[in-house]
Amino acid sequence: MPEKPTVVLTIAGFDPSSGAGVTADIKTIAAHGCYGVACITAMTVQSTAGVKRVEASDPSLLTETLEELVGDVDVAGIHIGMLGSGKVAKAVADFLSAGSGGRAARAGKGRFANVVLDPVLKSSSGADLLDNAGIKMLIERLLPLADVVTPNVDEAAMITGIKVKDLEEMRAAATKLHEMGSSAVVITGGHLEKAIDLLSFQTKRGIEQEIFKAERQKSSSTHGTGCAFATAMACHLALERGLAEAALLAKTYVTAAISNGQTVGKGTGPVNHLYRMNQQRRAAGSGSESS
Ligand code: PXL
Repeated sequence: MPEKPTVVLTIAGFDPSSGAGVTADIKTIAAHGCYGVACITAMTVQSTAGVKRVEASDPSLLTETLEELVGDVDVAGIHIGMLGSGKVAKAVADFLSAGSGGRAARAGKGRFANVVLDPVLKSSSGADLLDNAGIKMLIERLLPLADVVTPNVDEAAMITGIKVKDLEEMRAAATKLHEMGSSAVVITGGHLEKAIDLLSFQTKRGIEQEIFKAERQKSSSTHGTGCAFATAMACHLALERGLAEAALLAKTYVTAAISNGQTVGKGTGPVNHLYRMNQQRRAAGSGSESS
């Protein structure tokens, strides 16, 4: 019998330049040795120069696609990225909370385990990737359904209404996100002077917080960092790693994907999701296979 892979589902937008969105996520999922399946929330017209247009999908298309997929394959982890509209966000929330008795029905959560919510609000070029109804739906329905939410500092500020410019403000925003219903939070601070990520989670003893630091990298190949981080987290959780290990490994992956970035297009290039393939090729070329 062939081996059964760990399946990770990404629910996200389509970026034709493949730096972000579902096509990028499938690369991240493959880089983690998992099998990726996808459902498209929105089409975007964009290149490395930025987002020109956003068209959200028909929400019934999402509902039908998602039910068809999970009726067929065992999904071990879910990444939720760009949602595009309030109607799509509602379809995703309804899907996650529908019925019970799925693979991992647990008290207070939806039908699936290892749900990572990346609250994508704007592109780095400033285009709105979610409307106001979608932001409301994300806060009211999706935050409490996700196992981990992974905002960057700007998204954390927009969702909580707290200014987030340093570590203390990151801690305060994470605490507010818990009050809003998140069980675990990673605020990614790659935009800060030191690239600090803050992991915050609730335990019986109260809120625990851990920080992960990396040197900020000077790179023009940074398109897709948020999607890559959140999707890598979904893979590690699906592979049954704990929260802190998943966050650390996801940060290490994104740091390496940035430093191995690719010069594609005239604008902000994509991170190199599949940099490990070059390392394998180099190892094979160095004669390690024939020795
Ligand atoms: O990086 C956020 C993002 C996520 N998903 C899609 C995008 C973008 C940014 O442009 O296009 C599809």
